[in-house]
Amino acid sequence: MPTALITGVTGQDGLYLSELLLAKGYEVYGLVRGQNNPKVEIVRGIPGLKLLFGDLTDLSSLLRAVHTARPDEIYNLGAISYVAYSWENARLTSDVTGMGVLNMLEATRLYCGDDPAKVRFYQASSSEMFGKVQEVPQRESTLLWPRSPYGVAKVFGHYMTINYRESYGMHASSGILFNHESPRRGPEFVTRKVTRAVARITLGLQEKVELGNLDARRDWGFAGDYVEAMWLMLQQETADDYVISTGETHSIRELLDVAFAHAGIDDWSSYVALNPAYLRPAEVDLLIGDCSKARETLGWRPKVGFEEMIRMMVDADLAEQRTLGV
Ligand code: NAP
Ligand code: F7E
Repeated sequence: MPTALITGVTGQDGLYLSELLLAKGYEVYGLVRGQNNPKVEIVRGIPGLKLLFGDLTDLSSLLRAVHTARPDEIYNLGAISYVAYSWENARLTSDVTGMGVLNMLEATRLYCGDDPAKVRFYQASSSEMFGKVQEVPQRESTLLWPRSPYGVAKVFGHYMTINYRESYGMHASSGILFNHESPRRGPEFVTRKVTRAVARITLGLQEKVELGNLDARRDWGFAGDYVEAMWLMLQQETADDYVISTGETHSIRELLDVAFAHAGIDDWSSYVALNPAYLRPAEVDLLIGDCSKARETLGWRPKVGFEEMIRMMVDADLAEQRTLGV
């Protein structure tokens, strides 16, 4: 039975990935952090998942976690992942999302000893690295031009992963994942903010939703599909980097169209207010990925489309808000 260690197990992707690996028969360890972290209760409810305590900024805790888990595969999903927050806490974001990758790679390398490919390593890279896009659509070879402290930190982690592969012969792969969402998405991200607001407006619990830039375009996929791509990357003989995307792009306005229409509201204009506080110091205007390499090499393709996913999120938020309202 293979063993996996997942950092960021309390996050959206960590939850889906731990369930996927447990269903495949893996022994799964998840790294959790902090004192009295409320999210730990959520992962305690996943049958079979074993928890280890550590923090990406604390190398010794990572060394202990890797030596305890003795993993065949490590998925480094832990990060400060909210782009807007990364301007408020640029140094902390660099420490966790950037230097945290180096710490995790180093803990893995030291554990591997004389056999650098003993553990297969996955790094959660991001389409935010493309930032001010230099090519449309974006692929693995597209020049990186990050537009936020988060994007810069991800570029550091991405190149450090490649560097450990080339320097030490580690089996270290990077997934350049475009935005992916689900009912488990954090409420600070725009899809969930909108689907939750639509549910609450429909139930008479909220009057409006305040948003920033409605013209930005994203390539939004379903998180459940994307964690399968992570696993497939680590099943390859050779480590490599892959774009994971749907190849479709939609604006925030289109997101609003689909979400409100699913609740029976065709004109959302009176329910949406613009608040400049949600505008970013530098915006990523257009993301659309070309995942041909993943399709051809991994045999991966997205299954859930944009509209289906947004409707799934509205339905889940309606159910949740009804339960909370009781
Ligand atoms: P998420 O829901 O924000 O989860 C982030 C995880 O990182 C949480 O489990 C969080 O733990 C953990 N974490 C934060 N600081 C940490 C620290 N100092 N030490 C250890 N763990 C820490 O993110 P996600 O959407 O699942 O994304 C997973 C990964 O993919 C992230 O690296 C993200 O940057 C990247 N990514 C995401 C997307 C996307 O669209 N979702 C796209 C491309 C790349 P707590 O619960 O304790 O806060
Ligand atoms: O913003 C615009 C905002 O915060 C999407 C992370 O998972 O994906 C995610 O980063 C767009 C931006 O995601 C609001 O300006 C308008 O253009 O949902 P988001 P993100 O910044 O794309 C990448 C791939 C990651 O790697 C990240 O970890 O929506 N927008 N109004 C808004 N965004 C938010 N959050 N809130 C608003 O009110």
